[in-house]
Formats: sequence, structure tokens, C-alpha cells
Amino acid sequence: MKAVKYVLVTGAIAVTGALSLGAHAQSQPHSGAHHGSSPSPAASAAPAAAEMTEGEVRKVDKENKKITLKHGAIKNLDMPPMTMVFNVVDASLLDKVQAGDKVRFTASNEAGKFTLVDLQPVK
Ligand SMILES: [Cu+2]
Repeated sequence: MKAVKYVLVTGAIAVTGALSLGAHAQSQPHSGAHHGSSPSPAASAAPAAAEMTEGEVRKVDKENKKITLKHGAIKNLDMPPMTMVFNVVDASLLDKVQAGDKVRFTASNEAGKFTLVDLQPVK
């Protein structure tokens, strides 16, 4: 009985040690890659993402990463309803929609260019 208990205890210590070692080893390269590759928009994107605007697709231009939307008022850009062209950060956003679709989107003003950061078809 004594021997069994001893094995269990050392086993538990070994597992705990391995887990914390593993977590530590993984955290270093992960955070490094995260910092290096992206400009980290997390802080500014979070509040904007909460406010999606409704719109309707007029034209999709995948080649030039642009989309024409008839949109409602965009609160975070202080923009009234209108039809206009947006740039898209990621052309794959345009794969989900086509002219005539109702959509919800989040737009931001990137150095004077209105850019879609999120786009979702409305069903
Ligand atoms: Cu507009």
C-alpha cells in the first residue's frame, strides 16, 4: 500500500511538471510570432466590431479588392446612409457575397480609405 501511494504521488508531480514545462516552452515562440507578424489591431478593432452596419451589395470586384455597398448610417465613421465603394483588407471576404445580397459589415477609416474589416451575409 505504501509503495502504491509513493508511485501515485511521484506520478502526479511528474505530470504537473511536464505540463508547466510544456506551457512555458510553447508560450515563448507563440507570443514572438504574434508580435512580429501583425500590426496588432486588437485594441482598436474591438469596439468597432460590436457595431455592425447593415447594407446591400451592389457590386463585387474581387480583382481590385473592392465592393460597392448601399449602406445604412455607419456610426463609428459618422457617415450617413449612401452607396459607395469600400476597400477590403482580405479578398476572401468577398467570396461570401454577391450583388443583391443583404449584408452586415464593419468598416474602418484606414488613412482616409474606407475599408471593410468584416463582412457577413444576412440570411
Ligand atoms: Cu458611405
